[in-house]
Formats: sequence, C-alpha cells, structure tokens
Amino acid sequence: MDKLVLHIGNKNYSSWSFRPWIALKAAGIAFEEILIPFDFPAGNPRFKEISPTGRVPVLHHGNVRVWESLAIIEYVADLFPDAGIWPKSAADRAVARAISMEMLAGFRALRNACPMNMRRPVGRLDLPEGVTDDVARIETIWHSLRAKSGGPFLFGTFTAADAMFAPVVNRFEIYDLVTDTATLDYMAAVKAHPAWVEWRDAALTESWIVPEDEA
Ligand SMILES: N[C@@H](CCC(=O)N[C@@H](CS)C(=O)NCC(=O)O)C(=O)O
Repeated sequence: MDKLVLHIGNKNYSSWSFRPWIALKAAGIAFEEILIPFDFPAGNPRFKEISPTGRVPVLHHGNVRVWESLAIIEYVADLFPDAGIWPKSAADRAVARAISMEMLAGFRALRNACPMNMRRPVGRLDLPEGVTDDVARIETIWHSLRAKSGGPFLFGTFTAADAMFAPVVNRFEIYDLVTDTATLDYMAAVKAHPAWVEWRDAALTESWIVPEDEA
C-alpha cells in the first residue's frame, strides 16, 4: 500500500491539523507527516500546491488527496476498519460522528475567541457572547458520554470523537474556562495520552509566532 502522508500546519496553532494527526497516532497507524508552517503574513503559498482548498490538514495517499479533517479520519478508518478509530457499536459510532460534526460545524464563538495555542500561559479573556453556551454544550456532551461509557475517554477507549475535541481540551485549560471536576478529569485523561504529549512537546519547540492566534 502507498504510504499515508499527512500535511499539517504549526503544531502550536493548527487545531484542524491536530485532529486527524492525534486520531491516527492514537490508533497506531503509520504515516509520514509534513509540517508546513504559517510563516507568511498572508498564509503559506505552499498550502495551495498541496491542498485543493489551500488549507491544512490534507492527506496524500498515492494519487488520492483527502482534505477536511473529518474526511481524512473517515478515509483512514475505511482503510483500517479494525484499528478502533471509531467506536465498535453502530449506535456509538453514530453519536461519535454526530458530536464530531457538531465540532466541525459549530462552537464558532469558542473557536473564534479562544484559538488553540499549546504554549500560551493560563489566563482568562473577556469573552464574547456565545462562548459560555459553547462551553456548556461541550461539557454536557463529555459528561453524558463518559457517564455512559465509564471513561476515561468519551466512548471508553480513545476514538476519533476524542480527537475531534482534543484542541478544545487545550482551549479550556489555557483560557481557564472550566472548573467542573468531571470536565477536568476528562481533560487530564486526554492530556496524559502519549499522542497528545508527543504533539504538545513538538509544539513547544516551535518558534513561529502567529500574532492573530495570540489571544
Ligand atoms: N474545515 C477544515 C478547516 C481547515 C483549516 O481552516 N485549516 C487552517 C489551519 S488550522 C488553514 O489551513 N489555514 C490556512 C489558511 O487559511 O491560509 C478542516 O476541518 O480541515
């Protein structure tokens, strides 16, 4: 089989790159990673060469190009159906996909006001309207799924659903958005995952600064 090549942006900032990257790593799937930094004021022209949308992440697999974080995860899950990327039961998979799509399409107030930033020291912001509602909805999702599965992750073991919410764990922490013990327990479980640690450690060695992501 051709090798999987995942193109990503800066590990410090690129939340959409982080999602498929951590899903593949956690599932033990081998891939090559090519990091293209946002080190130009108007984006990096190389994004347009590798990705139909000019955005990362994008997966190259032989002649196949897959863009959009969730589509990349789905493609790899199709290639490796036994890797446990999605939960085992059809009912759980449906819920996992539903909340992943909520993440992809929603939580805009939180995503816009509170960019992922692995090296930002913890500190609160004046939050615009909508962020509190986004945080509450995410906590409801996390609590109900972990109560049902028994944790430590949303569906017990780490799945693509946890991957889709991984950047939110960083946002909740660095902008000091949550205090609930069950929420903090879930965040601790995600942050202790070896794939999270590998990404974060690499992010901390990066020197690129993107001013618009420094909230
Ligand atoms: N919906 C897309 C979002 C991709 C996206 O917005 N990527 C950002 C980086 S996190 C990007 O490539 N930005 C560069 C640009 O817009 O020039 C996905 O899920 O993959």
